[in-house]
Amino acid sequence: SRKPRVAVVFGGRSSEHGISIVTAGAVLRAIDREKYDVLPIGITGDGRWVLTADEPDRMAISGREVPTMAQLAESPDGGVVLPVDPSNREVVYAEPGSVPKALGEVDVVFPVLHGPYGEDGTLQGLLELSGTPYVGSGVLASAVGQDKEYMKRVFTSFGLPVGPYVVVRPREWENDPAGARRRIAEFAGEHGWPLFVKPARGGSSMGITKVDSFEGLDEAIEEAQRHDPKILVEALLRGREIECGVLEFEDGPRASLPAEIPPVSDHSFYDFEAKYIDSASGIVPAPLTVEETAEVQRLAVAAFEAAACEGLVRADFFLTDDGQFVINEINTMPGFTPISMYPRMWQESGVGYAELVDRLVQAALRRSTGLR
Ligand code: G1L
Repeated sequence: SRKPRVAVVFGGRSSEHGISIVTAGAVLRAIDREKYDVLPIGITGDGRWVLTADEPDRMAISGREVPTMAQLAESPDGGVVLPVDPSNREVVYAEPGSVPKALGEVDVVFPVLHGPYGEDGTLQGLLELSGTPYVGSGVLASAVGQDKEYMKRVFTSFGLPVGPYVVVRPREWENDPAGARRRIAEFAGEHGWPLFVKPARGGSSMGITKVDSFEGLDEAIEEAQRHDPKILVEALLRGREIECGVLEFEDGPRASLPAEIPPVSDHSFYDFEAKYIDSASGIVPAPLTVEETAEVQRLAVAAFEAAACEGLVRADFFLTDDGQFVINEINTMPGFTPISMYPRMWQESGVGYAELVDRLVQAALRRSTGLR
């Protein structure tokens, strides 16, 4: 029988287009060509889906510039988008918003996309509609993982410890800003300053402001609202930052050894670069006791189950000064280059990058054959 055909879909309309290309290059390099036929499919900045050259070495060269999608879409001999197979000149090529017709010929999609239309459940919905199996979480878990309010509500309802927070919805800020300010002042009275004001949705740290007093509040809220009309206010959690990877095996999800992210001197929260590229500072495995390790692994698997994740998730925690783990967030599409935290945690747990990619594809194929 023929090999399963895996489409690696990357790029897209996001600020993280370049990281997506580099990550897709790593996945394309690692995927077993004896076992799978591979189609690299790029999404251009303006939303067109194009079959690109299958040349991972041009996509992830450290120290050199990441190529543009237009460059990748050009075949080596010049100018045209590559055909699906050499005997068929038809290409995967669609206008924005239309379902790429070649998805009908794909056995599984490996999405390597960030942000709106990538990891928030919309791409997953498109793939559900086209009947195409895909790697990673489905519509619900992807959407929950993208909304910090619902993430906390889901975790709380499953008995997982979350940090204190306040939500301000756009209508409230419009109709009763004084009421919102009062609620936040009460929250600060209880938990102290500083507070962190964040957009509720969107994975990156863009739009997040640390606020030291009531005076800075309005400006921080307005800044966060430039990214998402719904905002979240969180207290500062003192403690260590611990991450744990969860991966779906044949018999269910298992947790990796955890990692510790050392505190950064000045900016106390991760910026975009740190989150996806600079993982060198993470300590794997985290220097925890056997009991602490077991506890964070238990909570990470519980978070995977609570949010109904599939395939994989990275769960991020604080270990507070009184020894309690508090879940900060989950990431259904964590940084995924070979030097990113999630692959590093699994490497240290005995699962190398190529095996990781293979297990994710296998988990997606198992779901497509009915067993859930
Ligand atoms: F498909 C997986 F395995 F679920 C998957 C896909 C993509 C895991 C992690 C990622 N990560 C990314 O795509 C990104 C964080 C590099 C965004 Cl561009």
